[in-house]
Amino acid sequence: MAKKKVTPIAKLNAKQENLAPHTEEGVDQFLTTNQGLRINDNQNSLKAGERGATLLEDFILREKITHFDHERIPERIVHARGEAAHGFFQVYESMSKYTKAGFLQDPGKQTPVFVRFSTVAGSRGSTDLARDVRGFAVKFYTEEGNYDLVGNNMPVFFIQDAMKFPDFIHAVKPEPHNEIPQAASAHDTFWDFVSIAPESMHMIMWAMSDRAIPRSLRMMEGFGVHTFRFINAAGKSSFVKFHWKPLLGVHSVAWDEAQKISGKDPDFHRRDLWNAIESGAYPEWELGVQIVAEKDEHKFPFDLLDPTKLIPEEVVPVMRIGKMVLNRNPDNFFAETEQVAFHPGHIVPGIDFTNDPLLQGRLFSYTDTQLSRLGSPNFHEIPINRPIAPVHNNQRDGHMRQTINRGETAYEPNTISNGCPYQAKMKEGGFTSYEERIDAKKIRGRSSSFFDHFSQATLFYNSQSEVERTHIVNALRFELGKVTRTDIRERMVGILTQIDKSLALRVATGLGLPVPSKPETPINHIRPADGEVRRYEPKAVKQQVINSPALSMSNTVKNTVKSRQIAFLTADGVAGKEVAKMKADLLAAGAQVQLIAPHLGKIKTAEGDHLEVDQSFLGAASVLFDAVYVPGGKTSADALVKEPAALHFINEAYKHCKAIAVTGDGLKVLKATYLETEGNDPGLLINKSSKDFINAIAQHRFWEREAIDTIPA
Ligand code: HDE
Repeated sequence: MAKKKVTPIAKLNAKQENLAPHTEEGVDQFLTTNQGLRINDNQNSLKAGERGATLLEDFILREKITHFDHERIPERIVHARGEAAHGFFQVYESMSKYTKAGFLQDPGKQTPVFVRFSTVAGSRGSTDLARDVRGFAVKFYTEEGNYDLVGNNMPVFFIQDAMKFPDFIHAVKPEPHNEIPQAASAHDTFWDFVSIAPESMHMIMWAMSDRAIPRSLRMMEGFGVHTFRFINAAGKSSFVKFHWKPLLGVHSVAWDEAQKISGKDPDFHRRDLWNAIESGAYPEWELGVQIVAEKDEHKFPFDLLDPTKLIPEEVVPVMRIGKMVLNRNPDNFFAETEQVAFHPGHIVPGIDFTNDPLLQGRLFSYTDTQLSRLGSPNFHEIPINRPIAPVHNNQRDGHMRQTINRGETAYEPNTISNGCPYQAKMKEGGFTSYEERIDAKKIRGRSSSFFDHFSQATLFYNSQSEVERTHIVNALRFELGKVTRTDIRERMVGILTQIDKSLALRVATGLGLPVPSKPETPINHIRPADGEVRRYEPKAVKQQVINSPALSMSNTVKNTVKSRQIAFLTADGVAGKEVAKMKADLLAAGAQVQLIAPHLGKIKTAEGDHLEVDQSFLGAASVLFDAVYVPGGKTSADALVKEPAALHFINEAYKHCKAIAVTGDGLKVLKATYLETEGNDPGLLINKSSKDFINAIAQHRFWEREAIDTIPA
């Protein structure tokens, strides 16, 4: 498909114009009460005498305190911690062959979007670097109404049926008796749940992989997870899976690094997204679709309705159909990021649901949760949630109603108002649900086509590089190591044997457990329902591919250093020319540079110039950077050799497999660390060109170093 270059627009898009009348700024204005009364004294309450009691009459104090008392709303029950940005989406070519959705027709049209990223388990104030799934929710403000693609950064989910969602979330959230641990799955209840829910194993592989600790929200994929439908103008339906492909590639941090970032900067991802947009390094994704003809529904060794399965890209290629660019930070976190309300049920003509039992449950949940979170059925009137398409209906009243509906009638059909507002025909954009034939008994049950719980977990594990597998093993050892009950650990080792025996063995070794010759059947822990034959026993089905390179992050895009953060370790006497050259070349390649020195303020170069320091060693940390450069300059190098924080910085960056470059006397500093300077490490560049350094940074990490790790950082 031809890729058109889309350039961000500086002027406000349709949604931003729609938000504009709701914005407020106090510049050059008087301070007022909420009634518009100008306030003369905002420092003191009204009292009976200077030392007397405060008077109940003080309506200004009362208004201020009352508003403050009610400033908080309930946080989201899941995905509480999040950050968002505005932008636009533009399709490359008309998708009319598959869908009549208006925003997917015209390559010349930009559709405003608001995108919220989130972690799932933690509270609003929890760390960004928790090992967790990331939410990736996109609201398209289309001319036909809002379309929400409420996805995650992993293409499958833990459970197959909405009925299990509250149980699953209760298991992963902090334990109910002591509210421990925050934003972590490494505890008994989570692993108890999954150890007897084999359907979760495919997603467990994803959650234990480095996908769960992204380097940046800008460097992760997004997935619609469920199979949806596209419907074209002729009424023909195809199945569709949605993907978001980041143009910067898919990259992660190391687990040790993630834990340290959580302490050094718990807002790491939020800050990274904000700064990237402020600096003009707009995050970009291509929207991908996997399309399956309706007639091919049953051609897969899994059920398209099963949300624990993906369609390997090698079986059905991902067609990249358009681009999304995030180019504006919100004006106000609460008004926009917190109050935005997503819902997979917000669809437009040309898109429809399938019977995926997880999706079906979600279609109920999202409006329902907004009622308690945002407090009223009028949450669609909150500016960020308002569509740019006009809204006319007979819904009325309720808490905080904003719209002043005019006219005598609030019902339809009517004669008094000439039948207005009236129904839209399909050709006028009226939505009709896809007419799917259903001829079945009403049952509470699950299709046997959902029972292959391990084949795709194995496919995922098979598709990982050696390093990625080791990270999965270590993640499982870490998580299960935090579980206090041995029977849960044992059950997990048993269930892992169903995915890959060597995986189970490696995890078991770390836990000091034997690998059971016959794993316990998790199903034994579910009391059968009345009349139920034991039907939940997993069964293996041969997959179409045994390896899917698209599932491995090691095969991702590695051709850019755009927006990567590079630390320059410097001190007085640094070689100014070397700093200037390296900095200019890195900036030209799109990277960002910070000068770190023993003190803030300015340092003097060997040439006698002064350079502004960005951070002192006290505030900086290697885990907040992608690469390190130590320039030459005798005095500077001598000072850094005596600076333990500088040596730790380099050791730690090395341990986390980052590119490190030194020039001139910078080598002295390197020699004072634990690093092996004589070896053949492609990520360690001694007196090499800036071009070589840039190429090394673009590789993201030199994970092979982990195998020979001798750095005690
Ligand atoms: Fe959600 N989910 N979810 N979910 N979900 C919510 O809605 C729910 C699921 C996802 O940035 C809640 O407004 C059920 C899958 C994202 O505001 C709630 C089930 C996927 C966000 C809810 C699922 C998601 C949510 C909480 C299983 C990936 C954050 C606050 C049946 C495809 C959106 C809210 C934002 C949020 C319910 C499973 C993605 C409670 C019942 C699968 C990205 O309604």
